[in-house]
Amino acid sequence: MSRSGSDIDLATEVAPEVVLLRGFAATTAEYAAAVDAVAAAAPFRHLQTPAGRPMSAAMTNCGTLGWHSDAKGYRYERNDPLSGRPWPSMPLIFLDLAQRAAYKVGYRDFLPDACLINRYAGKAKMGAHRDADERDFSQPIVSVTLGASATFLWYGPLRSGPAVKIRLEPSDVLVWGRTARRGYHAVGQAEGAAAGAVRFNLTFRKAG
Ligand code: MD3
Ligand code: FE
Repeated sequence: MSRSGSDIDLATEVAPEVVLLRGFAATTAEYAAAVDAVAAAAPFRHLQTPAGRPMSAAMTNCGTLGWHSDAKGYRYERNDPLSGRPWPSMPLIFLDLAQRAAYKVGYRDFLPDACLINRYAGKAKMGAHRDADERDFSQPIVSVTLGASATFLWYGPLRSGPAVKIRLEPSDVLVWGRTARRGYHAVGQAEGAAAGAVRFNLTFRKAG
């Protein structure tokens, strides 16, 4: 793990145990190129919910485990169900970014084995849900926004009730864990999506 002098030193706790690192992923072109390389081996696809509806965000994964959804439910898979091959390995610049972000927030040995990549184009968004398919809830989740901005909604322990709204801009990183690890959250459409803007989100987890 390296620490670079370019880290912008701005950490804001937007809700208890939800920390926003504005501009932390500064070299977005390198991350975008790595997303393209992952997608060349494991293309973006619209997964089916267990109820049989296509998700509006397209997804792919890198790392030893990849998140998947179909009629059998939500789960992590070692192989890409589309190809039967292992997911592309996690690019080192991704691992380094996730570990530096987690370290900054006090998680000293975050070792993500899964990176879910979401792509939001057109009307794609994500409704309120919580991430509950991982095994180790002592580990944080690190999320990175690339491309277009979007509004992130933080509900906390209850799906209902008022949400904290956070505008996530490209290169913003969110780290949440501990009491926030099981909180409900949602994300709106990419800003400028009607004009073709696309948002990518990297979500790093210790899933296995
Ligand atoms: C807070 N992704 O992939 S990232 C997801 O923008 C997901 O693609 C959204 O929610 C996106 O599951 C939001 C921020 C995020 C992700 C997971 C969380 C915040 C979270 C889990 C617990 C608490
Ligand atoms: Fe989520």
